[in-house]
Amino acid sequence: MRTRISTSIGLTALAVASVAAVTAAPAGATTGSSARTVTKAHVDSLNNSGAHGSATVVVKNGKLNVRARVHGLTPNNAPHAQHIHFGEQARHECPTFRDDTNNDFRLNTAEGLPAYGPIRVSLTTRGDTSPASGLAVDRMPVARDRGHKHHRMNAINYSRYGIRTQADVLAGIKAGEAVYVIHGIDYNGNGRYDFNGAGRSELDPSLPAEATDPAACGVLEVQ
Ligand SMILES: [Cu+2]
Repeated sequence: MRTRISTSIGLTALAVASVAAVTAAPAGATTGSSARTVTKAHVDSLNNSGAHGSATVVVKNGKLNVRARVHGLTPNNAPHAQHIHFGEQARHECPTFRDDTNNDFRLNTAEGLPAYGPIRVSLTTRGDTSPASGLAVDRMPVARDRGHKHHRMNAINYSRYGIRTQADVLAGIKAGEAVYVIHGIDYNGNGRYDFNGAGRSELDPSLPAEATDPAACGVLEVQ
């Protein structure tokens, strides 16, 4: 419901009114009057990738501050596309084997859509963060080998602040309904993404499915 505010009240009143509206939105989702929401995800393996870690998304002043640490990913500086997924109609969950609708014993990104919804924020290292950059693998973080050769800890350590997104995505994150997903899995263990591992990606046939299949996932729960 939108109330008409007379021009004599001025811009300050409008600003206060909009802050009040944001703060009042989901119960318990904001702390104090700063309209700041902290969400965290335990990131667990998908497709038996062995990857795991954590992600933190803070909504502050209508923008996102994102940090993610994920270990056990495909190494050798392989790019790992990562996103915040959200869909009004989604289950707001990570997919399970039941979502493998074509029964090929792997979950591709499309099969996960009923669980986590479409890509809404592309967690790139620079430049655009819209869904259009979802497969911009040249701007996605790469897994670096941080261990030694007998104990490999191929990790991504990501942080980016001030990411803009759309109002429904902000609302979804504040409601604890958004999902962090990181992609890229070397099924055949040859140290790189290739078409022999699992064929072409259902999202972009010029990319191997290994580059786009989800490797780990976590629901961003409000703290
Ligand atoms: Cu994704």
